[in-house]
Amino acid sequence: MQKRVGDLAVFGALPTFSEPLYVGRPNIGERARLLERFNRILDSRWLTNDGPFVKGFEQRIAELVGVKHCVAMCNGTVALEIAIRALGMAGEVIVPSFTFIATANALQWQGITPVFCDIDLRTHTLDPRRVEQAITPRTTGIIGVHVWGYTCDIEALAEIAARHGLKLLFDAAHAFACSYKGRMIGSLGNAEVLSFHATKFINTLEGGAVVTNDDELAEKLRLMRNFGFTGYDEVSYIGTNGKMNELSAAMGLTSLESLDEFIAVNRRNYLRYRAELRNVAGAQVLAYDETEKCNYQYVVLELDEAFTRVVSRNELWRILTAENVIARRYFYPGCHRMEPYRSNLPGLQLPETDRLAESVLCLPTGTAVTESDIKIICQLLKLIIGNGGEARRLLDGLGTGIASAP
Ligand code: T4K
Repeated sequence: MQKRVGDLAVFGALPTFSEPLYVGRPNIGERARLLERFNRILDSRWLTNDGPFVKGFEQRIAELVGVKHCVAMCNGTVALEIAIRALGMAGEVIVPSFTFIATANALQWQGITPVFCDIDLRTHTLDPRRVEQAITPRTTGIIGVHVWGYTCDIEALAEIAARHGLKLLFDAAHAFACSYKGRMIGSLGNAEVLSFHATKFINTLEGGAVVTNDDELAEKLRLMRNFGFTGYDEVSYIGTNGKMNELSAAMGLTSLESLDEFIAVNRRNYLRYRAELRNVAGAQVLAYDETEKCNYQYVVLELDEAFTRVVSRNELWRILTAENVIARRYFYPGCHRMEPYRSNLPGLQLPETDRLAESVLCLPTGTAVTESDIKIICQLLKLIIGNGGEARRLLDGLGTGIASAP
């Protein structure tokens, strides 16, 4: 373990970790049960198209979330696209720019304009006051994103949506198994979208779902997911193919059996990071509300401006990457700074989004990261953050362009 800034890998030493440590290393669950399920599926030769494993997975998710309907999909992005279409969104829809690009693309993909709205830095989610200001006669809906499992200001958004006759959809890709004022995420707004991508703490390899209490909407979602078929030779909607397959559902069911264990590991990691970094001036690990249910799947380090004025977040990210600590800059640089939005919206100013996108780093966690890994990662962080001035001097000496690197 490096004792001096000059000994860091970015300056030529060997990396602290011989193997990379990732943010999104998939949780596997009970391998024997998974393989047993895979074998049953192969033996049955029923591989997809609303099979028994998908039905079982949907039922389990609906129970856990406390909703009437779960419609499983092939991934979270397609689930967003189908939910947007089934809700009849059109024209303009208000979304945060501080989100994964899928949220915005799911709109643009179907010719709907995402209207990027700034966030509230306290919640990292849509600022309701600004949402209200962004409404125009073309607005048909709002998509709130529960970033990191931090929930949107649900009441304020619901009130605005109701007053303006807008649809309200939540992108809850980060927030499965989290609660808001005691209610499980998934049961809010007109519908919510979940992701079970490999990097999510519960995964179906690739997968997603729309959850809702609205019977009519659920019926539409099911039709749209399956090309619009209402009978063997009868199509009544423009549908697509959004179906989840049986192997994915088997992975999901197996994952769900370890849900408590995965959350316990995530929480243990989060608390270890919090404890190790609690006295570090210049950075803090974002706190989760312990009175709510939380999946703790993201450990988010927020850097103070006093530190980033000396060593930028991007430089810190480069330094950690050189040590094989593969932290992620979610959601840098913000959707509005990616194509086609950057070119379409040249003058758009989202100062809070920019500030957040340049000050946070997601740290490695999940079942593939041990407490001793975290201790070492935190020692590295303390070394760098505690010696920012010296790091700056050495970085300047490198002359590799690290300071301006993306
Ligand atoms: N809305 C929001 C708010 C979302 O965050 C997402 C997805 C969506 C919607 C869309 O849902 P999906 O259509 O994806 O179901 C990852 C995930 O691909 C993406 O699902 C996720 N959000 C996003 C936050 O993170 P990348 O570009 O960071 O993926 P990647 O390949 O760099 O993986 C992250 C880390 O995980 C890597 O450093 C390596 C590790 N990894 C990854 C995979 C796939 C593994 O160790 N094993 C693996 O199999 O997007």
